[in-house]
Amino acid sequence: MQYSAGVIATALLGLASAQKVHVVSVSSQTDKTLLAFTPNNIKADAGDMIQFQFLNGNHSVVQSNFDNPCTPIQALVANATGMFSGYMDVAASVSAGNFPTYTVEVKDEKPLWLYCSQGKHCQAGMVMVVNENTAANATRSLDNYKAAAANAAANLDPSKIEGGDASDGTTGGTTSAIPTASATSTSIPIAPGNIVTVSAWTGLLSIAAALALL
Ligand SMILES: [Cu+2]
Repeated sequence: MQYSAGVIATALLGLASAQKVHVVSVSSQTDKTLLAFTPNNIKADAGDMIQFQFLNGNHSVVQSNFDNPCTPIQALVANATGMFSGYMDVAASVSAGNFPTYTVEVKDEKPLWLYCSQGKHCQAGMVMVVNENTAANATRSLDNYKAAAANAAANLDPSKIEGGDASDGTTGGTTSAIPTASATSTSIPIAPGNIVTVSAWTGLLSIAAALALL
């Protein structure tokens, strides 16, 4: 079946305009020792997507609340199931030519406090926030969350808490329903010699724009 460039461009633009995707790098392709989410403080509207691109090492994304960094939110709030990407072993994916990704849809504009549950990465500052709201409460800042994380006694994932979701997601992206986001896990191809910093979405927009010029 053949489509004209115009039809394809229209379809891509329709897709691309539906949702905004915020790309967050986990660690770094050029510095495997980097324990950070980049950027670590983002604003997202309800309906936006956040795509975590795991570029090195073996990390995770776990949701806590502000007051209890390094602890899954389901350990703190009855019946909650928070975001958990599982552990993404980048080396295993890279050998197959892919970076693993974990994509969630933001359901509202309340702050989302996130950390990596690997080793002591949370204590080391591998934390981030979506929709920090210091206007509502000046003390609930990323800096204060990070400072509290540095003093956390333990770094836990949902499989280590009683009553939590025991699926550790080691195959990548096994997630349960979560209160503020729905998640999917896929992988993106590694462009030879390139650092992946743009989302596939941006690529789609570029393709659509290029096709629109035909
Ligand atoms: Cu980590």
